[in-house]
Amino acid sequence: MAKWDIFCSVVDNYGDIGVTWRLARQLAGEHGHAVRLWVDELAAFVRLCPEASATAERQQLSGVELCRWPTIWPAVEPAEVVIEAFACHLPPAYIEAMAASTARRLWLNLEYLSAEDWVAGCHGLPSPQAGGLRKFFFFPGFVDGTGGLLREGDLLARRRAFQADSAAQQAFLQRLGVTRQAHARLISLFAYENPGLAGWLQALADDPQASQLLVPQGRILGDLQAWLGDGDLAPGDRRQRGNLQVQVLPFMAQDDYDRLLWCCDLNAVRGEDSFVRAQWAGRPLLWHIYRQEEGAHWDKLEAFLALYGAGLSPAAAEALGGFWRGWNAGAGTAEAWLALPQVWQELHEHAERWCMDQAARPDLATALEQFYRNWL
Ligand code: TRH
Repeated sequence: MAKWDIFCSVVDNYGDIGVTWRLARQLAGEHGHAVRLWVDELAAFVRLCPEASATAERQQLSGVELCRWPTIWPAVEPAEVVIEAFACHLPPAYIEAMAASTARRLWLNLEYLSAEDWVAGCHGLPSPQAGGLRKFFFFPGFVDGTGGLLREGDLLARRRAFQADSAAQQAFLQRLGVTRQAHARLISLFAYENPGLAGWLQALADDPQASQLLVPQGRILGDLQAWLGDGDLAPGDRRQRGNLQVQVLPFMAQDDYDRLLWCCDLNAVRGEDSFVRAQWAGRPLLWHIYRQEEGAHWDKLEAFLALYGAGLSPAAAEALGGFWRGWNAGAGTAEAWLALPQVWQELHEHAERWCMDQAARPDLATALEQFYRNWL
């Protein structure tokens, strides 16, 4: 058992806190470490974990000591393993304490997820820091030589049991106020603002197969309202357009969001954490990637499509790629959607296969643990 400090600065959105919270829980629960998670914005955290307090300086949750990252840093004994998530800046006094300590401290920067080729070459590299310290770059990833993906030990067993239990799914959806329509494809939608939404929704409304779209509250609601020609939509509101039923859901606790992904036939996800969770759901997904300066996100998108599409027939890879590119360009989504039904069965089977292939690799928390042991 070692002491770990994880630092998370909430830049915007929920990905940073979503990832660090999962990691902290897993390091504590599965690896038996004493984990402190330092978060500078508890309000964002409470949305993922509603039982948490938004004001407590320190609280114990799921075996993790959740600490508010205060502006005036208190004297704190550094942990044995220190993770700064996504290049956030550790408090200078904390770094000084690490440098002054006689004991060695492993300092890691947990990076963003990318399927790009260069990642394996940079994973685990050290970078010299002031005070004689070294910081190591730790990259999650999809291939050998990277740090893997976050995946709890029992995740896939829980997911499969839930997907095999239609009563449990029905009870869960009912709790969200959702009644599943017979024969309709169930789709979840979590995305940034996207001008391509209207085209896709129109294609769904005109589709011979019925669709039921579940939309947790968030940034896409404005585009949804514009397409519906409707005013302020609130959780629980339902609208029918052609063969498409749309329902707004509340933003839910992180574990419930997982269950929602497990229930759906297609999950539109975004960023990093929901993107990975949709892969563990074993169902086809649509990724809205986080936009970066100078279009750097397109390389990331293409790199993932190349990996994911490698196991698909050319027709299915092209249909999926076309839809993802249209969605991220915010244009051409209606035409791109029309190519999908022909390859749907293949995409469905591939999603489970991809999930299994990824699950055969060490998960990120285990890879971190291993990295620490090798460093000792
Ligand atoms: O919120 P995001 O857009 O976060 C992004 C990305 O992580 C991106 O890489 C990063 O650079 C940027 O923030 C700053 O998307 P992401 O990563 O999917 O995180 C969303 C989290 O919210 C995830 O943990 C799932 C959770 N969630 C819920 O708990 N309940 C919900 O109802 C929904 C829709 C999401």
